[in-house]
Amino acid sequence: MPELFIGGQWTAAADGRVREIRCPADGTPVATVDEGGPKDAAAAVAAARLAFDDGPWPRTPAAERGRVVVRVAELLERDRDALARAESLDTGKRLVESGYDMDDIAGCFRYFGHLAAAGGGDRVVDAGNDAVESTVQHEPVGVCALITPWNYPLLQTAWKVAPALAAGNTFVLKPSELTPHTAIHLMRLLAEAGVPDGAANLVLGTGPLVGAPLTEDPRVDMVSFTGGLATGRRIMAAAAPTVKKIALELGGKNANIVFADADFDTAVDYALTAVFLHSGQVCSAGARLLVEDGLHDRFVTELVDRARRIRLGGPFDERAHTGPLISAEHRAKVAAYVAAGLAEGAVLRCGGAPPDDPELADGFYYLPTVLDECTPDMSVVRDESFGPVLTVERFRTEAEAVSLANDTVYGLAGAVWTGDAGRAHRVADRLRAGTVWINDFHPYVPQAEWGGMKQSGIGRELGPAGLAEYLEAKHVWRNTAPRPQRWFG
Ligand code: TXE
Repeated sequence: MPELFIGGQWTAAADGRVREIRCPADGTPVATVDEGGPKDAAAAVAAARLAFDDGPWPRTPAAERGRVVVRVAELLERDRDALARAESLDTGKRLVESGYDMDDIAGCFRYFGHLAAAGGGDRVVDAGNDAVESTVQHEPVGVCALITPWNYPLLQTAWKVAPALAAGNTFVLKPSELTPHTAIHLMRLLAEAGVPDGAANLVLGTGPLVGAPLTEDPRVDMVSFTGGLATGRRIMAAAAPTVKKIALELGGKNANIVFADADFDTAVDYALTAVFLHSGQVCSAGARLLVEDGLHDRFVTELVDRARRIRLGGPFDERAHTGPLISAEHRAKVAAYVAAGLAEGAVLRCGGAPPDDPELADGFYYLPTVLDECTPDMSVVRDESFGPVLTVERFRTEAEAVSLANDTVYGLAGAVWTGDAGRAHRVADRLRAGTVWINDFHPYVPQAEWGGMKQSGIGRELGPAGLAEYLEAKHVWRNTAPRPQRWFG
């Protein structure tokens, strides 16, 4: 069956192009999928435009749209295991982690379905004139281009598709060319749940051949993108000539601050999860450990000891703690950051190479790596390596910790570990990041906004603001007793 979904029809790529998907854990072929190009992108935009301008979805009552979106959540739960398996084959991540992702994804659809159905965003405005009825109502933005990456493929797709649909938009989804399978499955579920033809469209393909045409197309009203900073800048520029609304989530270089009065065992444990979860391919990864000087030696010794014991393996290896990187190119990029860090004076405490286990030789694995004695000017500290690489810096005072944490162009997330609640909140208040954890790392809920300050992005996903991104406010003023004004006599 062909894999592009345009105007309610499954179709092959106009140019007949295909791509072979291989599992990053061992290189085994997963499937060959159709790979679209500019003609497919244009056809999908036309279908989404027609569905928005003349189709039923934007005019469906919000309560009914919400019911359909909640139905998608139920279908995702029904197909949880198949979806988790597909996600693991595309990404190489452990099956159990993909299963957790699917639970979160269903929760996201359920949240936005209920939020949209609850309504309540419209409001009556007192215009100061009894003859005037003045209301602010909210309407869908229009045709949305939704462009997503490969690290949490369906999760990041859900954060866009669920609110976009709940708000009454139509969309063209372009997932990462490396991880298309759960997006294909989602399209089937959307149709089954009752999303009308043309409201949800899928074009597989690369950034240059599909993503770029979508961001440039004047018929597209909004682009929501999650991915790298460089691509985000390009998308912002490409959207400028047609002044599209944009929402960007561009990753982070997140600080994990540990004070000497933190609970030692828990802070070490979470410092590992913060950076090595999904082998560091997480936008909110705690890749910069800032540790109080007096605690540094003991903390790093214990951390390195535990990092050395992390077991790597494929999606179905139940003994594995984490999996491979997404591609050979990505692993080479991570290795280059480590090499640069060492050349700039960082001290390698563990890792710094692919594993030598012959069983892992066909996958894109990289050992959990700790670089000690790092300084803020190093590229491995400044840039998002997006791999299992932890840099360690020391601080002496609270002010220095805050200053080091904020010394980045990014502002997605951060954490502070301390037994002093006053200090925890002082630091949390001063961190310029969209999410701050106190004595925790990584949890999120669909009810709370997610997104970045500074160059981590524009706008928010999840929470009420995540729905508001996909809505336009319209002020409707009705004069119930119009009389001539005689302004011009
Ligand atoms: O991402 P890209 P890449 C970061 C991470 C990683 C780096 C590069 O640091 O090392 O980005 O990864 C599509 N117009 N993150 O190259 O290019 C592309 O096809 C429109 C952080 O894989 O950003 C894919 O669908 N679209 C991150 C999506 O953009 C374009 C998650 C993301 O790919 C395009 C992933 C173009 N010109 C990587 N070029 C996070 N925020 O979580 C590419 N794309």
